[in-house]
Amino acid sequence: MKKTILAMILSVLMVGSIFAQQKVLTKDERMAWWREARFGMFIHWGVYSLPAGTWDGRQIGGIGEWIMNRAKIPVADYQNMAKQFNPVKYDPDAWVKMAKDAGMKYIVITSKHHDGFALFETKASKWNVVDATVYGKDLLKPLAEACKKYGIKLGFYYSQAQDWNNPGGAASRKITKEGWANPDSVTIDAYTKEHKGHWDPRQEKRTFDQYIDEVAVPQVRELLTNYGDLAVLWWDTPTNMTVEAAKKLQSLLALQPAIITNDRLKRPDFPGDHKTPEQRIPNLADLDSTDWETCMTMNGTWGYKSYDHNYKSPETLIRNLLDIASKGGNFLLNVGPTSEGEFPPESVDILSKIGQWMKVNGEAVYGTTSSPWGLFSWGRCTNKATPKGTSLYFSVFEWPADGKLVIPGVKNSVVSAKLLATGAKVKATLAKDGNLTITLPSAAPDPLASVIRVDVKGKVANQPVQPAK
Ligand code: H79
Repeated sequence: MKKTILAMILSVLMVGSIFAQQKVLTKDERMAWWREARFGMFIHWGVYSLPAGTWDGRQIGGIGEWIMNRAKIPVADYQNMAKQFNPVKYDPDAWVKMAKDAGMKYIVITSKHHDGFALFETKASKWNVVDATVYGKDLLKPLAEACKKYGIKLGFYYSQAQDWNNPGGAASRKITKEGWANPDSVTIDAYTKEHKGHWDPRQEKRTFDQYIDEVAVPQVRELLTNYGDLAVLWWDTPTNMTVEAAKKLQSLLALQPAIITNDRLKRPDFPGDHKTPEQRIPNLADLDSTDWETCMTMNGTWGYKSYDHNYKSPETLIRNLLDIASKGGNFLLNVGPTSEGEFPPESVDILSKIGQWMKVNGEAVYGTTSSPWGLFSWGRCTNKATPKGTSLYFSVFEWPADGKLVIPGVKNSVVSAKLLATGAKVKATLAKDGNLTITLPSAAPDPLASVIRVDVKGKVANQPVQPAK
């Protein structure tokens, strides 16, 4: 009896001291920087950047980081290839600086993708950059240091369930033959169906539960312990996940009290902090109050493919960012570095063009909330509370031929209106019917997107009528 009371007192004291050390943060407190940031960089890097989309002389279809699965590469062959991984040109300082100069506020990098290869030093598996490649050094440590130096938040992507090299890891069961390297695909199809997506007996030398306990849990613990403050843990593809496994991984997040996680740990019971539309921007009608982040590639692949030059234009990407911000979401834009450790030249160019635009117009993105008007046919709107009222940012994609932009339903008196690109004032007249008419110069000052900032008094209420598209 005495012992029990003593134990109770002790545990109360211990819990008390934990709380005294770290205040438990509310979701709004954890999400504050993320909601302000709006724009981040995704980095997909791993040994798949070495084959870069080609295996056995054949170009493998689909996204580059899936090459092992798509080409059904045996574990031994893939790991043998990986020995050559030697990113001698890796310059994490330059990477982080490019993200920062592009106006991005956070970076999420693949610490381990579906091929199971860890870009970090780990005791849980030899299948990592230190033990399995000639390079032999942790890739995440210097990146964490560079992020700290430049004030960029760092997040880790971790494929918790799919792992095609560490035995017991899951493999997507989805069968698509398009782009398969092996012409004998009928046999592979039958085999993978029978073996729950696996194509090599070495993948089945452990159970999924053993894989979770022996690889995923210890590695996530390492990631949450060894790299300083971590801003985001980005789970992916919950193939085969159980509630039990998800709970084990989820509980580790207590190691980083301010961390933000996505909705991909296990569906539907682990919603995380935000949704993750992939390669698409949601329609306004499909959104609720849940935070969300669109992740998207610049070309057609996440992991580097030497022959994918199908890049989106800076114009498209800037307009995507504005579309997303006008709907209240974040944009996580991907770069797939080469096996030598360099960003592809097209990505470097796109980032610098976005950066030039953001330098002038970034205030239309950071810390803004969604448009009170929904979408306009000619562009997008974001807005931000100021000490005295509201700044409305109208980003014009289709410059009006008659030089007039009409915004309906305005109830606030206008303080000032100007073009961010030139700093020139523009005339903004509010009529009795609530139509705000902005008179513009004949040509768009910025072909990518011209932003007009209109400062008004008071708060701007959401408009009942959503004008267009
Ligand atoms: O990391 C990136 C992708 O590799 C990962 N999520 C983003 C952020 C991802 N995993 N699965 N998926 C996306 C969707 C699954 C697509 C599939 Fe397929 C269709 C798997 C098999 C058929 C695409 C096409 C991959 C291989 C063929």
